[in-house]
Amino acid sequence: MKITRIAQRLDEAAVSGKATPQLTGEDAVTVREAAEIQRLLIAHRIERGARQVGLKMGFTSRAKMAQMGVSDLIWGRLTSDMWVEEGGEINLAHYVHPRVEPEICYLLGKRLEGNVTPLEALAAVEAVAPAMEIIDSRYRDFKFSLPDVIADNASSSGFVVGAWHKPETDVSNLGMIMSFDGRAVELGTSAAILGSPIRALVAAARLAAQQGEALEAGSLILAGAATAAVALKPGISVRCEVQNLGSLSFSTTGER
Ligand code: 0L1
Ligand code: MG
Repeated sequence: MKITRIAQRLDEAAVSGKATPQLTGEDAVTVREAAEIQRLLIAHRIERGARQVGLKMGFTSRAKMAQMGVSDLIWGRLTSDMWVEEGGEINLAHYVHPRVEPEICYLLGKRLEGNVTPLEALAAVEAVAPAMEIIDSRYRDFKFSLPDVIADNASSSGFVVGAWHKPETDVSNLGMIMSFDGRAVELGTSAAILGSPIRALVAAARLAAQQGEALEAGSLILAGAATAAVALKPGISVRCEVQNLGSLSFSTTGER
């Protein structure tokens, strides 16, 4: 079956770091089919022993939505094998087109499901942290296509989380600097995430419910990028500093 075969193909590309063709011709899919492929893709990892630990939100900046010609957010699943230790190292040989973006991460203390208000979302937060997402389209010569991105787990590939802070910490408008080897490559503010990252949490509950899922207590929600993503190169140190929240880093190795 087409859906199963594509999920297998994307899983192999993610595991091997070898690019796969985009979903054209007889492999073209609808957004609905793409969501099912994403679910099956993650099921392969879970069969290998990984756990789903949360969700990532994508296209959370209005500018990026307009640029891509999309009208709603997308989401992908975070699994335990995507976690990169703070201060750790990643080998770029395992990625296809790796990029990194600065984010805010929520840890939920209570379950959230469906249409919730920002106040209800805030009340479910146990802690907030600065974070970075490593995104990596697994497609060869990737050209943007919404179903292709959704099927490919919204390009999510890894995440790094910094120190946790109290849930009442105001993260609505914090300055963020992402640097490579001490040189700033992106400057932004958390307000670029839908005006305030809590809106991404509200949206995560709404969008997950459309697929019959809830945001479980204990899960991590990456709220989306505060700046454009920047391509990673081997042999660099990547750091993200967030006003009032501190900094986090990782380094890269590998031939590309
Ligand atoms: O904003 C996001 O995290 C989604 C990124 C998907 C498109 C891409 O690979 O650039
Ligand atoms: Mg992101």
